[in-house]
Amino acid sequence: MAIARPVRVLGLAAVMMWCFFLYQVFRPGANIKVPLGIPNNERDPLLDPTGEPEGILHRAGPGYAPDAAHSERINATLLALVRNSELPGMLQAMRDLERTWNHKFNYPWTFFNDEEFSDEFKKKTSEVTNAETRYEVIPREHWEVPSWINMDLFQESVKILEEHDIQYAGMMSYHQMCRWNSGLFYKHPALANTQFYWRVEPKVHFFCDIDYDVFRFMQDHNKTYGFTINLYDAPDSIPSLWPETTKFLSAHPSYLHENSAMNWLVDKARRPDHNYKANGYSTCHFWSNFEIADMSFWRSREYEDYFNHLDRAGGFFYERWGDAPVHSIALGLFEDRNRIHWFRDIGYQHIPFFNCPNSPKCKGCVTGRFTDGEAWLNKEDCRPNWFKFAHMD
Ligand SMILES: Nc1nc2c(ncn2[C@@H]2O[C@H](COP(=O)(O)OP(=O)(O)OP(=O)(O)O)[C@@H](O)[C@H]2O)c(=O)[nH]1
Ligand SMILES: [Mg+2]
Repeated sequence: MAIARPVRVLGLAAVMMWCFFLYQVFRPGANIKVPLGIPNNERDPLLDPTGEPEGILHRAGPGYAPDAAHSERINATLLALVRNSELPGMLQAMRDLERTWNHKFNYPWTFFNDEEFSDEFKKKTSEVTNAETRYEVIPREHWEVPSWINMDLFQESVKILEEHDIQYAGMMSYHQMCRWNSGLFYKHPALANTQFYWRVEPKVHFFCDIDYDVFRFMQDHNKTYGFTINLYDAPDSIPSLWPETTKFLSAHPSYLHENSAMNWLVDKARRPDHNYKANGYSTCHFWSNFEIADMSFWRSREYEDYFNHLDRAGGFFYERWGDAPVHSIALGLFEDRNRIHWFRDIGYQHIPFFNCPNSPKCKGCVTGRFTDGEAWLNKEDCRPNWFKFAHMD
C-alpha cells in the first residue's frame, strides 16, 4: 500500500530530527562542562580598582634621563627577539611601551636576531626611543639544532604533532626559538653583565601608564619573576615534559624549594583532561611573551641542570615544548612562590588575550576582558589557579 507523500515527508523529518538529537547527545565532548576562566561564584580581581603595588617605588626624575651622569637605572634591559620582517609590529609595541613607561625611565632596548639586523630596522627602532638601542646576533651554537637531534625522528614527530593540531609543529625555527627562549638567551655575551629584563614581542600592546621603575620594584621587593597572564597549554605539545621533570626531580630532590608552587603545577581539579594528557602537569603557565625577570634564576645551578636535562631529552624538537611551560615549571619547583609577582597594574595584550585592570591610568582595553576572540577562549584562563595556590601579589 502506498504511503501518502505528506506522511513520508513527515516521517523523514522525524528521522532526521532524531539523528540530530542523538548527535547532540553523543558527539565528542558533549557532556564535558566547559570551565569558565573565573568561576561564577568568584570575582575577577581585575574588576576591583587597581593601583600601584605597595611599598617604596622609584619615580621618574633627572636620574633617569637617557644621558644622566649618575643614572638611577639598575642593571636591566628591555629585550626582544625579533626578525627584520617584523619591524612594523616591533615599532608598534615599542611605541606603546615607550608611551606608557619607558620614556620616563629610558632603559636600553636590546634586540636579538638569528641574522644581522637591517639598517632600516636599526634606524627605525632607534627613532622611537630616546634610550640606548643595541642590536645583537645570536651565536650559531645557541641557535642551531643540537647535534643529538635526529632529523628523521623530528619529521616523524611533526606528523604526530600535526595530527593533534599543534600550531607551528613543522616550523623548525619555532622549535629553535622556544629552545633559545628557554635556556639560551641569558647566555648571550651581550647580557653577561645584565641582571633584569623585560621581554617584549612585536605587535603586543600596553594600555596603562606605569609611573614607577618596575626593575627597581623587582629588586627592592625581592622578586624573581613578574607576569601578567596565566594560561593553560595544549597538552599534546608537551606530553613528556612533566615525566622528564619528575625524572629530574628524583635525581635532584634537594632542588625542590620548601615554599614551591608544586600544588599549582600538579592541580587536576580544574581541567582534569589537561592534567591527564600532560601526564600529571596542569599545563597552567605564565604566558612568557611578557616576562619581567631576574636572570640570576635562569643562571642558577638548579635551572642550568634542569634545562640541560630537558635539552638532552629532545622535547624541544620531538614535541613542541614552549619556553612558557619550561620557565613556569622551573619557577614553580625551584623558586619561592612569594618571589613571583602578578603585575596586575600593567595593561597588556598579545593576541588574543589581555590583562586589563580597573584603573584610570588605562586606556584602550576593556576592564577585566580576558579575550576579544571566541568565547571558548575564556576557558584557557588559569589565573584562578595561581590565586588559589599562590597569591595575588
Ligand atoms: N629573529 C627571529 N625571531 C623569531 C623567530 N621565530 C620567532 N621569533 C620571535 O620570537 C618571538 C615569539 O615568536 P612568535 O612567532 O610570536 O610566537 P608565538 O607568540 O607563540 O606565536 P603567535 O601567537 O603567532 O604570536 C617573537 O618575538 C618573534 O619575533 C626566528 O626564526 N628568528
Ligand atoms: Mg607572539
